[in-house]
Amino acid sequence: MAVRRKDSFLWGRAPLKLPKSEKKQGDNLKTRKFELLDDIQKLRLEISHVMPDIHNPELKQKSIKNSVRNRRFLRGKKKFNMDPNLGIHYLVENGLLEWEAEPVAEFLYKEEGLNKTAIGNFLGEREEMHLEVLKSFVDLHEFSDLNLVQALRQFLWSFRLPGEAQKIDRMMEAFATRYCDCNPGVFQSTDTCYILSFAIIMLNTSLHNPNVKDKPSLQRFVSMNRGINNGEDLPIELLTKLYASIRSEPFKIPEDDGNDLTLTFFNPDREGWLLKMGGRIKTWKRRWFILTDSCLYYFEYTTDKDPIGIIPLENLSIRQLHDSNKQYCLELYNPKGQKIKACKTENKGRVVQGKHQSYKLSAATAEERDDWIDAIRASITKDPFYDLVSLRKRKVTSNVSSKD
Ligand code: 4IP
Repeated sequence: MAVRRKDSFLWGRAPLKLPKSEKKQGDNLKTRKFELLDDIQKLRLEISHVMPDIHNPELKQKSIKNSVRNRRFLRGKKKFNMDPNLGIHYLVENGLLEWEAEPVAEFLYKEEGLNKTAIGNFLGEREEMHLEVLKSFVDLHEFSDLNLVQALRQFLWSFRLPGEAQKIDRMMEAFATRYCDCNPGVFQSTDTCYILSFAIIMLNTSLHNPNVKDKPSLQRFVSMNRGINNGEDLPIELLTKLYASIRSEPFKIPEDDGNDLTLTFFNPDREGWLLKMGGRIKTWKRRWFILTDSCLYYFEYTTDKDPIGIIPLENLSIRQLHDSNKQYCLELYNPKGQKIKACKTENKGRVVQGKHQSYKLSAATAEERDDWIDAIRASITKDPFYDLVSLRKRKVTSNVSSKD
């Protein structure tokens, strides 16, 4: 007698009469099963041509190399965000980026996940290569047929403008040159474009910063810009359009942390690495210093949001210092001989008073030391931002008088 399998018992019988709803479910399941089998078959066909490659040692090697490369690239980007020069150096050293202006500019412009403050810091430096990268970076922007506000919106979104007045000057100069190249005939000179760009940025601050109570009217904006087109006035329609655009929508600032970027325009600024001697324990620490709002801030990394310490510069003086163990020193001190009023964050985030009688700092070169001394002195006494614009205005006016 044939051995009956358990299930053949079921098969041998007349089909069970299932309720209508369950029969439908069963049919659906069957259809789904056929669909899945069909999909599997299609996938098999699709991957059939790559299957041999997967087992090919050369390709395997290539894919390992690629993943090492990708990991290094990511590490380079992270380094860049902490310290832009180190990051770029790492990418170049590892053959992941060419040390030429164009590829570096493209990397800064197109690569995702780069910190825009770091991009701004890198672009703002004054070494020859950085100036070339800045030019290529600005050239990647297409400003044709955009009005000046539209172009500025695009430009100011692609990186975060650094605080230092000289860096802003270089970047706005590059911007104005590119805008005029893309839109010949709109302005009589790049200086006009430069001055108007600053006027627009100041207008943005005045109109949208709640601390500014006296909001400029269109008339004031127009009269502020009298004669900036090589002695002539710009068309009133153009100024009206730019004014309306800024009034209806402020500039969007990348990585906005609540500090109004344009506020920094009103303060003398500088940023960079310095060594700082500790207050009680006399060790040197490398810190990223930012000079803004008549305060000196120091951070562990360039992109840290919160400073370790803040030194208000009011009532302080700055001088060069000779130290037998450290080169290029400068000292921030209170001429009345009192302890400096400053604050710092302790490890646990508690804000405490600084304990420095004076701040001893050291720069990388004599030139940097002198630049820091000048910038800090200027910050204590006057505002170079206004100097930048008034210098241009004088240039534009003197061009006109020399033509007359
Ligand atoms: C520390 O030394 C650091 O230099 C601190 O600098 C400094 O604080 C401390 O001064 C000094 O004791 P060690 O790290 O070797 O212990 P930073 O805060 O930049 O890390 P300052 O006030 O310079 O920020 P005192 O005075 O806090 O002890």
